[in-house]
Amino acid sequence: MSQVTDSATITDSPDYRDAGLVFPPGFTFGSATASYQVEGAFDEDGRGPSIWDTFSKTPGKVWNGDTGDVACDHYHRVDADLDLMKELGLGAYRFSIAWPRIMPTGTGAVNQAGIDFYSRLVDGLLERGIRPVATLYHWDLPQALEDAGGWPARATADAFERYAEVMGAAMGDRVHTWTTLNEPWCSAYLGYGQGGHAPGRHEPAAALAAVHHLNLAHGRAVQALRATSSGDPDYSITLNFHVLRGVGDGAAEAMRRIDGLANRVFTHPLLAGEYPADVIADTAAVTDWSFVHDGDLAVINQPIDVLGVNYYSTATVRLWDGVSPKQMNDGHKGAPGGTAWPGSDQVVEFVEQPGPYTEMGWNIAPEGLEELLLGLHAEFPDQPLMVTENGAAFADEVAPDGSVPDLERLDYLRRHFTAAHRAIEQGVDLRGYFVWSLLDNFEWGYGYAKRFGIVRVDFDTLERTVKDSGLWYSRLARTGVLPA
Ligand code: GCO
Repeated sequence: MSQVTDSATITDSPDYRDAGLVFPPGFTFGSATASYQVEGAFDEDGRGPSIWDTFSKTPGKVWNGDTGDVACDHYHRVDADLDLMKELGLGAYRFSIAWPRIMPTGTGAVNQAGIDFYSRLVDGLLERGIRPVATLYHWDLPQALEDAGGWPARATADAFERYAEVMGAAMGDRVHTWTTLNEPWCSAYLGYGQGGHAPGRHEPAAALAAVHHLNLAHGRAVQALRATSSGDPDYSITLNFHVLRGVGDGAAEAMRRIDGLANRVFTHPLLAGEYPADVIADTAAVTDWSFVHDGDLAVINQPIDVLGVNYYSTATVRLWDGVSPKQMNDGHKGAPGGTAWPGSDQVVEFVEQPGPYTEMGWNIAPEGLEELLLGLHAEFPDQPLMVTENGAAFADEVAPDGSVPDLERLDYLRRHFTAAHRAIEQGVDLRGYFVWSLLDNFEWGYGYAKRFGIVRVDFDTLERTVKDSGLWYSRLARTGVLPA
């Protein structure tokens, strides 16, 4: 894929701190959250348990034993949070729907109270002139579906299709953009391969079956949403791309493998209707891919209006002879060694990258975003793109006057918006940009230790305070001009 660049070709690091750049008219400035990360109210109004409830309550899985039981209490504070979005001047809000609020066991009876909550949220957004961008799945799988096999089981894609039908009928008259899945890479590989995310399984073959059933679930859901949405929504999926650098003798091979498993195993079926032959060959010792049935690829390959792109940092890989002790633990979000599959003498290792870093330890590399957008545009020239997540965790401090001068986050955002602007100037059809995240929230395995918000949440009082980055972003969202 074209965003794979040999590190030898990267010779300079341009300054990405422009100000005064003007974004195209109609460019969408939004912010994003996800249900389990912000809502709380984990057992209210008929919500069933999800795999993240189970996982976060399993000792040792999440930092400090944190859970999403209360989170930002957004479920109860939704009106105030909507007012906050309006105050910030957001043009769009990307949120996710908790499947277990809608169907507590993933299949069967629909819980009207769950639909009512999201319906009120959508109405509240529209009343304030904010576009609703709704994701159907941001990782909170109903526990009952996991008990029946989870994403490695084809029946989960069947259940997802039914859930999409229900949501299309309930909100397809008002939602501006439907996103089927958020980062299926994380669901499949972190959930079923590396085990750092719920449900915490370590089964490489199951991870690849999950990849396929997530792709299938996307295709089925787009069909179901189209059939049931009475408005004219856009359709999309959000992927987290690996922007790769390689080191050492096997750099090109290491990048090819990870590009295949992390990027092309999603983009090719979704946008070109095929699984990459090299990925099937690379994983032959693990699976024969017999879970791909006749007709599946045509279902997966649905036209979409925008491709959602999540980007935080680059990843550097190298080929390693034998089994590296680090192979199962390193990489973006604790990614698995990628090709650490049985049957290969050489595995890919994710190596430490040059800084500066965010509080997650992720390297700050705005040029990677520009390169990613250009690469996707070159490979899929007719596909409009949207940055659906970009942002940074830093250990913010509250100043004596109560303000939150988070200058590092502000600088990170300025550089990445500059990178996006450069991509637009080079012809990329980029429609919008969502900052992750509106609120400090439950950062998965890191619990509440990592703050990504442009709005601070005091997790004792649940009070919200707009950070300096939020004030800066508000100026950008209102004017379309990158502030200094
Ligand atoms: C993801 C998710 C978000 C994360 C964010 C920071 O990309 O993992 O979409 O839920 O919180 O990316 O890690």
